[in-house]
Order: sequence, then structure tokens, then C-alpha cells
Amino acid sequence: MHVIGTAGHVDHGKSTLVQRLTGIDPDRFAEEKRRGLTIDLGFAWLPMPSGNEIGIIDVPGHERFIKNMLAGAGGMSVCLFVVAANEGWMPQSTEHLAILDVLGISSGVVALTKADMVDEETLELAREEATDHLERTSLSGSPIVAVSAVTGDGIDELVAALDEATTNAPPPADRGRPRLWVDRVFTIAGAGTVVTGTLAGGGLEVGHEIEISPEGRHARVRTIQSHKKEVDAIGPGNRVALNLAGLERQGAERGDAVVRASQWRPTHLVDAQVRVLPEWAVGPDHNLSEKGSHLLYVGSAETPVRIKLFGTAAIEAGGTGFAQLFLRDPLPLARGDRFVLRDAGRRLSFGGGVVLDPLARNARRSDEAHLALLRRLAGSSDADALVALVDAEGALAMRDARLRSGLDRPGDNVRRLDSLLVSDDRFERLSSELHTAIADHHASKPLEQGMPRESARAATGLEGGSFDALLDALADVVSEGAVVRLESHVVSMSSEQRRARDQVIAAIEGGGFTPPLNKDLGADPALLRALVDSGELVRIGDFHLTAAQSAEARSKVRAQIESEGPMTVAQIRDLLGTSRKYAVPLCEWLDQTGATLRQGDTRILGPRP
Ligand SMILES: Nc1nc2c(ncn2[C@@H]2O[C@H](COP(=O)(O)OP(=O)(O)OP(=O)(O)O)[C@@H](O)[C@H]2O)c(=O)[nH]1
Ligand SMILES: [Mg+2]
Repeated sequence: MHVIGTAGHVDHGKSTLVQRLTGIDPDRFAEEKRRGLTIDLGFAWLPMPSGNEIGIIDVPGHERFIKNMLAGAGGMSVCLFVVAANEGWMPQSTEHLAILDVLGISSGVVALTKADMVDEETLELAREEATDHLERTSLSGSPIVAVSAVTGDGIDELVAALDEATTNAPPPADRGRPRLWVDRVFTIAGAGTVVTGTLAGGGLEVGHEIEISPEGRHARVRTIQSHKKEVDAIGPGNRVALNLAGLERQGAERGDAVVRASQWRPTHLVDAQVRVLPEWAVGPDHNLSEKGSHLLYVGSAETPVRIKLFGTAAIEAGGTGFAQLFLRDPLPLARGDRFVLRDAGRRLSFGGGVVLDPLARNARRSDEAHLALLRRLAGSSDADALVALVDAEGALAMRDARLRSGLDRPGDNVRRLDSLLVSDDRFERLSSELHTAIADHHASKPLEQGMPRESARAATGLEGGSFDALLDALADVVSEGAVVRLESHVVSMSSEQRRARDQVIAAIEGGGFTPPLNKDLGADPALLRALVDSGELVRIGDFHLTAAQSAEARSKVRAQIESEGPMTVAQIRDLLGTSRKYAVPLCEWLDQTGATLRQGDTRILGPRP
């Protein structure tokens, strides 16, 4: 569904028309009624012939209340543009039309009001004038209907045109990431704080935990109303009133947004494509430079903004360019958000634009790579934008990727290492860094099976999960227990080392079950480690046995226990023909490796042969 918003010059009959259409007076304040002038936003709703019930926002036309108009425009997706037939096109008609154009609102109907006050010819003139103005904007070709709120002439036709416009407008997107820009906050005696706004981007349900952004206050949705009817859940494109449990009246104000906890991150700095409206809207010599004081409007929010232009010193009327926007007040923004820019000094809505990256990094004006990124982000799909961001950053946490691209999950066109998205370049770099680190390790420690896994991970700088994913992705790196090695790596020995090995093994074999202790063996500790790693030797206490000797010890002891029952250390010592000095560590090793099990002072059969 959609929310219709009015627009048009002061006194042209917007509020009267809304009342005629809906039976609801959108002017809520006594002062408005007294002055016959809309000051703040008004709200109503209209059941359409098609069966849809459409929310309506009524905006003030007076230039002094343009801020309120902008807050209303941020919540509408279809417009009811009002031009009084007797007065014709006026300055505020132009400014409002310019704002709708900047916001990209392309569905709407023009009502030529007060048709009862003019003759056919004047009506035709007003119609032609409106057609000409609309032609230059996103609302080009919108139907124009002459109406009178006094006589009711044309009202049915207007409703039919609005019904068609709302039915044909592209349905509001549901990305599972709701955001409700707050336009009103009030309290109901005994029931607490209520905030209202237009819901977009996703749905909300009673019971949802929400956050008031940017302040970060938490609350819970107690009840939901739309058009004064209570509902359990509501989708995007609707006017919504939320009764929030746990929120004070002062806890929210217009310009805040209600979002699901942790789905949004308020930002101070966004990358954007910016445009300055053409001459018809801003006059002949308006251009945008970094001088001057500017205000940014998005949703129902307003903030002072500093603009840094890229690739140009100024944008002329009718031109576009790239910029970084430094928001004084942080806002929860998304890629694709449309905003309006106003010149605070000249009091002119001179342009606006679209957010390309809501969580930008401060870049220098001279940063060509950044300008290239902005060009890539402009007009690309969310999926392509994500690739561009990943390329630019090298690596992007999934969470940030979601916030910056708006995508729920990355497509196949971007490489993922667990919770990290990496560019092809970064992937190549990571894999070559890892290869180099492991190869260096192999070169300096040729007798070792591989590099300790933790050192290899540290060399890449990746988190555990991402490092595991990198290993999985590399066919020529093998992960074995606590070490990683190149698939091609074999422990290689020089002829000298081979001779040393043969001597060590001969000395150990020659000693039977009383081999030389390590300190008496005189062997290179690295060689001993390598022989243990390769399985040729088994380390037992402060001596080694060969693989064959250790197997013999196991099978002898187990066979004896099987036939004669539990054995003491002394019995094992005698069976193996060794001394107590060797028997004690041997028994401990037999226990540790599961050949035996200690039971009091004896050993029984363990689980492993
Ligand atoms: N004769 C006639 N008078 C109308 C019609 N529509 C509105 N008016 C009168 O025009 C005056 C202004 O109407 P509003 O509806 O307050 O105008 P508005 O556009 O809402 O004004 P702002 O909200 O202040 O911008 C009122 O006195 C209305 O009675 C109409 O169709 N015919
Ligand atoms: Mg009004």
C-alpha cells in the first residue's frame, strides 16, 4: 500500500479537499482552524473503490512551514498535488514540485481545486500551466482533475484517479528492515507514549523490541494502530501509530526513527550523488559549492550538513555530482535513501540526492579511487554496489555489508570467508601471504611437518572462522591437527641428517628397553622432534623408543595382562627386562595411550591395543 501526501501553494485548498475526500479535518490545532491555515502535518485516510484503505498526509503550503512540509514529504510515495484554478501556478507550487522531484516521487494526481470559482477558459489555462510545470519532473504526465470541494464536482473522478495511481505505483519494498520516521509523539492517559509515522522497508508486530534511532533507546511495541484500528502486525506503506512500552514522552521526537534493535546504525558521514535543481526551480545563478550553510532533510528528519564535493568545485543549476555529506546529527540511513537539500541562507530547496553508501569513510577530495567508487555505486544494483564496496575496502564484515548495501545476503558474485566478504584481490593477497609464510617455515624448519596453525593464522591477520574458510578454499594447503603445511611439503633430510638419524635409531634399538636417555643421546632436538612427528620414534618421559619397540612393549604387556591378570610396575619392569627408572615412565605412557588402565597399584587392560 501507499501513503498519499498533499502538496501545493498556501491556501490552494489542500486541507479542504482532504476533508471533503475523507470526512476527516486534517487541521488538528485550534490555531490552524482560527487562522484557516495549516501549520503542521495533518493525517487522514480514505477507503478506495478498489478496496484499499490509503493513508493521507496533509502538508502546509505556507513557506514558513516548509520544514513541516518536508517532514511530510519524507513519508509519502504518491502525491495529491493541489493547484487552485483561480490563482493558478504559484511560487510554493514550484518549490513543492521541486521537492517531490528530488525525492523521486513519480506517482500522483493533480487536483485543480476551486473549479467552482472560475470559467472554462481559466480552468484550461491552469490545466495547461500545470501540465507544463509537471513535464520537467518525475511527475510528468500525471492526470489532472478539476474539482470543487464546495460543490463536490470532480471528486469521484479524483478518487478514481488516486485509486489508479496507488494501485499502479510499485509496491513498497519489504526488505525485512523496517524504519518508521517519527512525525508525531503524544501520550494517552494511562496508556503511555505513542509515536506515529509512515512505515517503510519492512513490517512491525506487537511485541517487537524496537530502538529509537539515533539515540538508541529501547522499547517494546505494545499496540499497533493504523487508521485508528488496532492490528497485530503491519506492513510497509502504511500510516502507523505505535504505543511503545518503556518509552517516556520525551524519549522520541519528530525526526527520530523507530527501527528493530541492531538492524540500523546511525551515521554521520554518507557518500551521495547530489543534484542541483534546474533553473525553473532555483533561478539562473544558483550553484552548489562547499560554502554556505546547508540543511539536509530525509524522512521526517532535518540536520545541518557540510558538503564536500568530488571531482568539481561547484555544481551548476541542473547539474549532478558526487559528494560526501557530513551530518551534524547522526541518522539511520540506507543506500538509496532520497534526501532534500536546502540553502539555509537563501531559504531555498535547491536540490538533493540519493545516498550511495550510508557508512562512508572520510576521503580526500583528490582521492581519485574514491571518486571512481562513487561512480560505480551510482546507478548500480545493490548486488553490484556490494561488489564495488568489497573491492574498495578489500574486506567487509557481513554485518557492515548488509548495512551499506542494503542486501540481506551477498550474491554469488562476491567471495565470502565465513563472516567476512573479501575482494578477489584481497583473496589473492591472503592466499599468497599464507603460502609465503608456510613456505618460509618449511625452509627454515625442514624437519618439521608444518607450521603451527596459530602462527599461520596470525600471519594472515584473519579471525579464526575466516582463516578456516581460507584454508578450505586453498587446495594446496593441508591442515593437519595443530599444523598447516603445503601439500607439496615432505620432511627432507640432508645426507648428514640421514646419517645422524640412523645413528640415533641404532643407539635406541641397541639399548632395548633401557635406551640412552635424551641427555646421553647427543642428538639434535630438531631431529628428534622430526622423527617423533614422522612416527619413527615415540617420546616416553626423557627417553625415546622406536615405533617397533613401543609396539612390542604394548603387545607384550597386554598379552601378559590378558593371560595372567593385572600387573604391578615391578612385574612390567621384569617382563620388559628393564629398570624401575624406565618402567615408571613406560607405564605412564601405556596408560596415556590407552594400552593399560591404572587401577590402584596395578595395570589392567586399556581400551586401545
Ligand atoms: N470555492 C471554493 N473554495 C475552496 C475550495 N477549496 C478550498 N476552498 C477555500 O480555500 C481556502 C483555503 O483552503 P485550505 O484547504 O485551508 O487551503 P490549504 O491549501 O490547505 O492551505 P494551507 O494548508 O495553509 O497551505 C478556504 O477558505 C477554503 O474554504 C473549493 O473547491 N471551492
Ligand atoms: Mg491546509
